[in-house]
Amino acid sequence: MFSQENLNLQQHEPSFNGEPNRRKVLKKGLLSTGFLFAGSRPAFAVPSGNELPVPATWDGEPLVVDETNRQIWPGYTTTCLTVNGSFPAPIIRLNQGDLFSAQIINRLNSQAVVLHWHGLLAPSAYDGHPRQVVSPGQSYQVSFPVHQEPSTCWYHSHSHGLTGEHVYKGLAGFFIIDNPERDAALGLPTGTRDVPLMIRDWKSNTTRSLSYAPSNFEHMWGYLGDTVLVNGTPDAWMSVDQGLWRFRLLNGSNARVYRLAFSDNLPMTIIGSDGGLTGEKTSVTSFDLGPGQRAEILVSFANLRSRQSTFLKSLAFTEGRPGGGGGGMGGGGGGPAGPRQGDALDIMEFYVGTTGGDQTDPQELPTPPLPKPELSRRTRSFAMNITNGNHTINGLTYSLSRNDFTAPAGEVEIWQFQNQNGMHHPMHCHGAFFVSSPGMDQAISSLLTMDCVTPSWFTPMKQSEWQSPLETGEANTSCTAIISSMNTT
Ligand SMILES: [Cu+2]
Repeated sequence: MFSQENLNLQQHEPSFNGEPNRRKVLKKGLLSTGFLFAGSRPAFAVPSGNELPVPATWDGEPLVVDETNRQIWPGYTTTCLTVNGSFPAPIIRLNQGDLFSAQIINRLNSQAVVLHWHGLLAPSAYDGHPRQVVSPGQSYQVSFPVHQEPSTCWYHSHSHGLTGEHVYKGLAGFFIIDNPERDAALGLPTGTRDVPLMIRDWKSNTTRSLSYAPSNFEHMWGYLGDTVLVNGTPDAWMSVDQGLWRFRLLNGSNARVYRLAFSDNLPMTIIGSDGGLTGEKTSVTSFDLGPGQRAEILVSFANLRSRQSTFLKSLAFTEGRPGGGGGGMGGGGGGPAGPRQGDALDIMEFYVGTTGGDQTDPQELPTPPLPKPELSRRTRSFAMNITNGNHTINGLTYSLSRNDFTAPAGEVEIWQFQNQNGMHHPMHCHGAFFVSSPGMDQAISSLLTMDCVTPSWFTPMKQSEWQSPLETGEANTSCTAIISSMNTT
């Protein structure tokens, strides 16, 4: 039930290995133009870089896992791990209540694989546990109804010991649960105004390979890249009008946490988290997204003029682990060169190619079904630490053959997480959703439905109250999650 996925961090200088970074060049242009035309933003005839693709939508055919050569960087061939040839994997998009039924075929040369539906309430037989991998040449079938809240989930390889490598090389895609009637009634942007953005970093190299070769340090602290791919594309841009847009953000990185913000502090309205709509519309100018986490935001480009651009970026922050950030390696030992966790990175460009556009604000959002802490039947504690060079929970490393506890289906529990080594640990539980709380006396209405919890620093997302342990430098943080497991069988 409990899945500890490989996530984490390491450090380095923000040198962008090799070729000049387009963003840096652009920024210089922005600065000089801004100087000449103080107070107005520069206009570009055409953005440089690569137009954002949206991966194909799955149409029910078998999901074939294979190794495929793709052109990710113009002029280069890159070997990827793909589903149906797509990098990243195709978007699986179903309506709430649909039956999800798919055949998965492993055509890899030598590695076993299984696909895990991350965020879905799947019966354990179809959940994609590492125990369920199939060898090259084999296939398996999954079939289960999707009854949960409409939400932005994802799917990825879950082969034990290979998940990090497989996801880095491309075995990951969106799994979106829709309810078109509900979204239309709420007035949420739909269709082409509802844009999935998978954000992941890449460790640059001259051959443009997706080589995954973590050092011992990176095995512990995560595999950080130095540039960002959005929907599998470097230097991505998309053309927008001045209307209201809905973006479904997924952090598909191995370890990198993004502090998302638009240039010029363009406001973002958070409407959804991992488990679906949050019930509140929260306006922020930045928020954090950890590996595996999703968020749905609304953004209006009304304040930009035709042919102006704004950039989605990750702002710099100081990570909270001992000696973290600021160049100090502390207890972590020497890490490889490259941008550290918390270094600023550019993500993508939004270019106003069309004026006008629908600005209609959505209705009040429905309150999501949240587990009530007063119904809790028991409390469990989880202490995360490093023991004898391994990541541990309550002193134990993961084992395929051990069951640590059994939680009765349908009951509410309180789970207390204690982060004893200070590195980031987004927590995610299969078959259940967390509501995280900085304190049990916190008003329930301000809690968010999530399946990922990082000790205290993701919630509450209300910026006015937001205190990030990333900023405090505390090594020992804790958070409480209220959890209600689902009967998925
Ligand atoms: Cu999972």
